[in-house]
Amino acid sequence: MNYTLRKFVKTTGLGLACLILLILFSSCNSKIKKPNIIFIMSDDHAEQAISCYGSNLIHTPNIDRIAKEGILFKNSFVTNSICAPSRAVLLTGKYSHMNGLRDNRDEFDGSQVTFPKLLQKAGYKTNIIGKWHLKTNPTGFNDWKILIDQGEYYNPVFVENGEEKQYIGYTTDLITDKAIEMLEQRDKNKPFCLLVHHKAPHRNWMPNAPHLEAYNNKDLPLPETFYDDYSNRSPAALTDMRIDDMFLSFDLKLKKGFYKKETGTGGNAKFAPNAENAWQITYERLTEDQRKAWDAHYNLISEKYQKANLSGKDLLEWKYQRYIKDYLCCILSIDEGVGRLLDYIDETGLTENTIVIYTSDQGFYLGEHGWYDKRFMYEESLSMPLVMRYPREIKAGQISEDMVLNLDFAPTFLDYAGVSIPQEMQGESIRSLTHQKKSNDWRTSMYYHYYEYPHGWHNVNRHFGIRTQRYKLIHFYGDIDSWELYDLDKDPYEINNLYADPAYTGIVKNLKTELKKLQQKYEDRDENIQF
Ligand SMILES: [Ca+2]
Repeated sequence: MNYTLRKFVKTTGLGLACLILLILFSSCNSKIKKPNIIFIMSDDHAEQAISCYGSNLIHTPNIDRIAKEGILFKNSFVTNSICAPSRAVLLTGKYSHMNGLRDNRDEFDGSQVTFPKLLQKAGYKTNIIGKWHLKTNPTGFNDWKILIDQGEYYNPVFVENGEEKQYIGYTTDLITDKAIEMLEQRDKNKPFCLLVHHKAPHRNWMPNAPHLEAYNNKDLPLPETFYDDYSNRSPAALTDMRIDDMFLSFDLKLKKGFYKKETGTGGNAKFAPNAENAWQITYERLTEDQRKAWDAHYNLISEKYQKANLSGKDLLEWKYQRYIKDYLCCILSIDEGVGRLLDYIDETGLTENTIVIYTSDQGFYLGEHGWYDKRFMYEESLSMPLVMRYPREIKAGQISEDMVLNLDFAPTFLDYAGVSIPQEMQGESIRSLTHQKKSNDWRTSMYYHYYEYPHGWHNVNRHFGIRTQRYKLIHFYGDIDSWELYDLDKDPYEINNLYADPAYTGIVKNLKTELKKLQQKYEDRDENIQF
C-alpha cells in the first residue's frame, strides 16, 4: 500500500475507504464498459460505390479506413429494401410486419420500444442528425435535428427538436458540421450514441459544387448486366426503374430548351408530368453563387447533348454516364464527412472507446439490370455496406462472411451497452462475430419481405424470399404469382432463373421448407403469403 493510500485508509477508516474505492472502481469500470456509438448511415449508397468493397467506380479512403481499422461485413443485408422501412427496422430490431412500417406510406409508431430509448435509460445521451423520413417526430432522443421528409441537397430546412430552421449550404457538409457540433457539446460524463443520417446519395443526385467536375474526363465502365433482357423474370421486366426511362430534367439535369421534350417516365405516372417543374423549383432554391457553379457545369453538358443528337444505345449510355457521375460525386462529400468525423474522434481522444459504423439504409442499382433504385431482393439492393471500428474490442483488418441484417443493429448496440435485449427484438447481436470466433449457431439463411405495391414508385411487385450463402428463392405475389431461384455461386448476377429447372427441384423443396420456418420464426402470418 503506498503512502497516499495508507493515509487515506487511516483518515477515513478501513470500511469506509473500501466502500469509496469500490464506488470509484465500479464507476470507472462502467465507463469502460459503455462504449460511445457513432452510427453513420447514408441513403441509397451501394456497395458497388465503396472502394473497400472492390468498387471500380470510386475511391472512398475514409469509409475504407473504418474497414481497415476494424471489420467489413461482406454479407450484410436489408430485410425490406426501401428507405423508411429500413429505418424502422434499425430502430426497433423488428421486421416490418412487426414494427408496423411496411412501406414509405406508413407512419412510424414512436411509442414502440427502440434502442435509443433503452440506451437513454441506461445513461446514454442519444442524438440524431439528418434524414429521418418516418413522418412522426423522433422519440428516444435527447437532441434531434432532422430533415423534412427526403430533405434537400442544398439549403435544407432542419426541424430541430420541433422547430424549423433553414441553413444555407450543402446538406451533406451541414450534417457533418452539426454532428461535430453535437459531439463538441456532449456531456463528457455520459456515454453517447449519435446517429448521423445522410440524405445523399438519394435521387436526384445533386453533387456539391467543388465536386461537379470530378468525373469530367473519365467515363465509367458499364456494369455486366446493363443490357439485361429480363428473360424468364417477368416482375423485373414489368418494373419502371430503367435508366433509359429517367427524366432528362429532374434526374439528368438538362437545361430546358436544350432537349425537345421530356421523355422520361421516372417510375411514377403521377409525378411524370411534373418532373420538369419539380426540377425547376429545386434549381431555383439554389443561391446565386450555387447556381453559377451549376450553370458552369450543366450548361456545357446541355449544349453538348443538343449537338450530339443521340438516340438508341448511344442515348442510353449517355444517360448512364450522366446518372453515375452525379451519383458518385455525391458520395465524395459523404466520404469527406466520414473522414472529418474520424479525425475529430481521433483528435479528441475518443477513438478507443467509440464504436464507429458506416452503412446505408439499403443497396442500389448502379446500372445493373439497366436500373437505378432498389426494392428487389436481388443482390445489389439487398446488400447494405457495413464497416465497423471499435479498437477496444475489434481487431483491425477483419472481413466477415457471416450473414448480418439491419435487424441486428438494435440488439448489437444494446449488447455493447450492457443492456438486456428485449424478447420482442428479432435480430441478433453481431458482437460475437467481430471476435473472429465463428459462431456455430449463427443464422445460415435470411428472410426478406417487400411491400410497396401497387402504390408508390417503380412498379416492383410485392415479394418475399430466402437467401442462403449459395441460393436465393423469391416469390412475387399479389396480382402476380411467380417464383425465382438463383444459384449465386454459378450466377452471381441473377439472370438465370432456375425455378423451373428439374435439376433444382430438391433444392427448391428444401428452401421452401426453410422459408416457412423463417416465416414462423419471425411471425410473418400475412394471409397473402401462404404457399
Ligand atoms: Ca434509401
